[in-house]
Amino acid sequence: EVWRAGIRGLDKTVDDITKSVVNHVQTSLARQAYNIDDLGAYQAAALSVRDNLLVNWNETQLNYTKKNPKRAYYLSLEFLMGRTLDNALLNLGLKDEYKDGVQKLGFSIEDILDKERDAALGNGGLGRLAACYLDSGSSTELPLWGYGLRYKYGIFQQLISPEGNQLEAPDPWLDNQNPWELPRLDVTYEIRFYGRSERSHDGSGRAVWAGGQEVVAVAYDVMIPGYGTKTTNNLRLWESRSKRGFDLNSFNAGNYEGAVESSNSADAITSVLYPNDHTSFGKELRLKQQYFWTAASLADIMRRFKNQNKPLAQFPDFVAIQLNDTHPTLAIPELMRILIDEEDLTWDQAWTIVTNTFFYTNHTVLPEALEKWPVPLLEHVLPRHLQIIYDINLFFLQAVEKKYPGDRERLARMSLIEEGQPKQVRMAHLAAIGSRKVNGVAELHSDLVRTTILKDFVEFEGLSKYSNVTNGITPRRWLDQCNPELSALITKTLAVDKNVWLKDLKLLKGLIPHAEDADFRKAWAAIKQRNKERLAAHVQSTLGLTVRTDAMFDVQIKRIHEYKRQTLNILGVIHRYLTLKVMTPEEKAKVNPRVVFFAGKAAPAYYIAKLTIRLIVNVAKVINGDPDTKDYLQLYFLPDYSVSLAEVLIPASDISQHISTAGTEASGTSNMKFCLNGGLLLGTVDGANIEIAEEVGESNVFFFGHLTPAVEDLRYQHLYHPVPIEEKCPALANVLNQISSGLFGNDDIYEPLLNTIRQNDYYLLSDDFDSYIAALAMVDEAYQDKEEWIKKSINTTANMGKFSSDRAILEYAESFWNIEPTPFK
Ligand code: 26Q
Repeated sequence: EVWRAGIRGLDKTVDDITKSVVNHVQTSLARQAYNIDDLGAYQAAALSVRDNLLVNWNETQLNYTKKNPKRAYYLSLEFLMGRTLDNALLNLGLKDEYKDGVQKLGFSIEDILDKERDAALGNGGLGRLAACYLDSGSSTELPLWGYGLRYKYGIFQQLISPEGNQLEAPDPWLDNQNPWELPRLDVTYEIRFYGRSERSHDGSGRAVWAGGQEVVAVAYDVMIPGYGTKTTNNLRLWESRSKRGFDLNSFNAGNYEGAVESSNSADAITSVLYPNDHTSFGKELRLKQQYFWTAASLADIMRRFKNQNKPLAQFPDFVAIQLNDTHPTLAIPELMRILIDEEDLTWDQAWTIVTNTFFYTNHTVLPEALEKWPVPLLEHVLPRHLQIIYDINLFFLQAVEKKYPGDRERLARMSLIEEGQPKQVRMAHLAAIGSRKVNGVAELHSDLVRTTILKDFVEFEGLSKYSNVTNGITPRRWLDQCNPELSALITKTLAVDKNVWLKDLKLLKGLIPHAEDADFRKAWAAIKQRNKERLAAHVQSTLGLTVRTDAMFDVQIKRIHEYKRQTLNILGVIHRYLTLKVMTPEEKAKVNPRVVFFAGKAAPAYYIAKLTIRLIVNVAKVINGDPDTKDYLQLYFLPDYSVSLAEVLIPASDISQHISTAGTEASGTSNMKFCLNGGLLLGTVDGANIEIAEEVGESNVFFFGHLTPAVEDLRYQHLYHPVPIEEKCPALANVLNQISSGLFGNDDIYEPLLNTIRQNDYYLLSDDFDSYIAALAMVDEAYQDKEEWIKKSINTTANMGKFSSDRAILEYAESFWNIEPTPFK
């Protein structure tokens, strides 16, 4: 209890809390305490918690100002935060007090927490990783800030039509006022677009960029409390606003029309999160988002640095900037522009600073996901930056040519510019050469980065720059908050305070001996069961569907994508259904009932992914309505997947599926969340699955499928020596034919999806189907032995310590950023 007193902003008692909540009802919400509803109670409670956070936030910033440590900045276009209230209460150590406080006022804390809307400013893994890293940065007391965009609309809401089509609706998450942000109307920067860049003729390399459009960036600050610490870091999100009357002066006559066009208007820039992951289209508005955000963030970082009155050469001694994928890569030419055009440094001085400041994390090797920007678009929107990119390229290729004289193919491969109609700038190459370190997000993925997309760069610059930081997850949200009963059992069993093991997750190993204790196993299994019932109740209340809870819960939740192979899963479900249909009652009696859950969004323009959803929904209708099978197999597609839905699904899972084609999933992070909650993993030998198996033991995971080195050869075979699917994989061919013959709907709508498999089968479903079905059978068999299964579950949780995002963020801090914990009393 002593640790709590030190971190509460205002050190509140239950009495203080009720007073403060009532006060906010009356003064902030201007309502009467006697007729407040759950939403009002949520808002008032949130405002009261915010008062606590503010005290710590102010002290944290003051501490940094006094001590002037080197700081790190995490630049991410996505922060998938989810809900805040429960997490803030946990981190402040005020959960019990607020529970009692609101109860005194006649409310239940669960109902209040449930009123909060998710902050869904991200697509998936990359955005949620950024959110976990901020939590860990504050929890380990690192001077780490986030910079992002304050989208007016987050990731779209997903609706499923009766026919099974995904429909998209906007996510107006700011419609109720957001108690978690602090508008900073005094922190603003003017950001230029378009115009002209004139190089000077004095040999200095400087240029003057003028004209065009100027847009104002306004800061909104989000407080990020650490768990069990006073450190409360900042996430600064930028909103775009027009300069109003003033900007007309800066427009050329020729640009005037563009200025009043709505797609070009200033507030469009931060209006909506782009909902596609893993495909990059050269959209002008997306480019403007990227520049708006990187330019505002760098101006802010530069202003903070300059307040210290240090020479610019010391910039990298005080500033480290992590680029979350290539999305913020324009920060590299932008810092060059500031240093050369505004600060009068020479090119070499500027380049030395830049290449010691930035660090680049790659999250994918899929070719369609690698960002490229058309040169004509860059020239139009950011003329000065294009000049700088060309200069970087020139000096870089001169150095390459010096090391490999006459190797023109190598120069073409390594160039920042890809030839073609139009020419394009390769952002991953720019991010790599402009950074001090480059990393992938799991061992296998980092190897693939080094041996495929950046192979030439490793050869040229040396291996030591190209490294790995395996992803992690925050155990606060992804164990204690989402699975409070399991957390309490762990605390009791380890006999250490939870604020100790939640910050030193390797202590979970202390559970290992208890796997042999029958009473402990019973308690462990009972919690899993109650989590299943909690999920079933949620499905009942939100969708009106009755889920049986005496079955194995089998879960696949992630963005819908061909490489993640939800199609393999649904074809496996159909295979199971067809098998059940021909079983005798005696055979069926031996079958373990299974409930299969899917959830995930498809990018709105991703036709094949949307068809996959449609197939799942329509298969569910048939299976759930079939009296022959419904006692043995149920199937649900849960709409509108979100962080909050994940928090209910993950603790309820017995087995989860992470079945990407080997070499395609960079890491995965939900795999870690399931295993931390005692769910077993069914997966391919891919991404972080491999490291999870290393930690928990291969006997506790179910692996199947071809390995990464085989993938290229198999694809080659598909193209040049195709074997008819009936011959290669009769079981799969049968499933496809059943779909075609109308078992799940009578028209030909699924043919384009089925043809991706029948034709070149790029993601190798036909190569992995048989071993997938065999792995599913092994899962069934293992589940028959309940005691052994529970042991596996316990041992899995016990060995997941490595995957805490505290470990990951400390690796970044120590081996890349060179920053240190900076606590205060
Ligand atoms: C790019 C250009 C234009 C518009 C959008 C994008 C874009 C947006 C989001 C491209 C990619 C993303 C998101 C990628 C992502 O979430 N990657 C995942 O990152 C996780 C964290 O490292 C990994 O665990 C996953 O394996 C990886 O797929």
